[in-house]
Amino acid sequence: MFIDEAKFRVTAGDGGDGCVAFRREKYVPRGGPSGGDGGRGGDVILQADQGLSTLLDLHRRRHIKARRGGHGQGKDKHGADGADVVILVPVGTLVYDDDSGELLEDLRHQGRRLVVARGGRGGRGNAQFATPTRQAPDFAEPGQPGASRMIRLELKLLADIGIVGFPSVGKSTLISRISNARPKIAEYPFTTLTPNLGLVGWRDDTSFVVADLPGLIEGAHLGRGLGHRFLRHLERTRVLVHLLDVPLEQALTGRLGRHPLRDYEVLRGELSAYNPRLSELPEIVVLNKRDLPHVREQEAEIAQHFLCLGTPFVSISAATGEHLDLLLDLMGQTLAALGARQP
Ligand SMILES: Nc1nc2c(ncn2[C@@H]2O[C@H](COP(=O)(O)OP(=O)(O)OP(=O)(O)O)[C@@H](O)[C@H]2O)c(=O)[nH]1
Ligand SMILES: [Mg+2]
Repeated sequence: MFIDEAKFRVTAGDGGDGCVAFRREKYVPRGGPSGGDGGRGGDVILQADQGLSTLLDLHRRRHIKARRGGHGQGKDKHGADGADVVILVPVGTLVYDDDSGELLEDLRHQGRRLVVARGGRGGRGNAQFATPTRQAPDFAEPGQPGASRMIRLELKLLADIGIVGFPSVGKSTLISRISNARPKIAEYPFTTLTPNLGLVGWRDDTSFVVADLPGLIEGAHLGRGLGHRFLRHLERTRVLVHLLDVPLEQALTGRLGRHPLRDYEVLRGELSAYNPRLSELPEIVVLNKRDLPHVREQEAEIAQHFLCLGTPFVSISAATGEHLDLLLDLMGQTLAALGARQP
């Protein structure tokens, strides 16, 4: 299951208390102070990990705690430091302080770490308080409490290209043909319930990440259909692929229920209503299912329309693989023209 939100409390370990002790040695009637320091409490740390693609593991967690530091002991023995707790999260996870709403960090790089709750310092033992005039201090410091707060995680996928389109136009079929993703494919609408990511290899030495999103429908930005919850994953894509098909019913009756050109305008409207920036992204329009005669019939007219708009267009069949090489080149070139992603 794909989960892109989580909220839980993190509490670091308390520092261990300093110790009050005195040396006891043979023939030494009054030994000096020998209480050791307490150990540091463990931190709670988030770490971005490429191997994860969902916050599912954290979804049900309510409270994550690190261990406290050990107390100091006699004979100047320090308490052990509490172990840190390292929580792995997918690359692209935004970390918020849930009380203030403040964005603490955008964990968008593999391996990047963020301490979300710092462990308390250990208290000093009485040995540390000895001075020339106070040779036998009978007190020590308590450990400091570990930090604690509510954090909220929000995953925004870091895909280079987002595939958008109405239900059943063949988005999942397409990603399964060009990438390592193996999503479910079926003829009924809303087969894809959560985003799929796939890695695409292009020209031997280049690769990019493509996201297949659940189908969008008119009113998506208002919450209709499923797509709405996932539109935020488009916010960090750099290129959009609008996938179109020609519904058979439309081809047979000529009725203007769904028509590829209308679908295209409706989707653009939905995306820009959700976030105007999405309508400014470079886009590639793709007509799918050209293996079907009724699609081929309208292909020229549709191609002409996008040619006039100056929008890159290609007609493919995800099912047979026809023209996928053209599409891959368009994708790769469009990304290459944008240069490297900002760090
Ligand atoms: N003839 C033909 N059928 C296709 C082609 N691509 C996809 N299909 C079929 O179209 C149907 C929908 O394909 P999906 O890939 O599941 O479509 P989707 O856009 O991911 O659909 P949702 O996840 O529901 O939004 C399936 O029955 C596919 O086999 C194609 O190029 N030609
Ligand atoms: Mg799908």
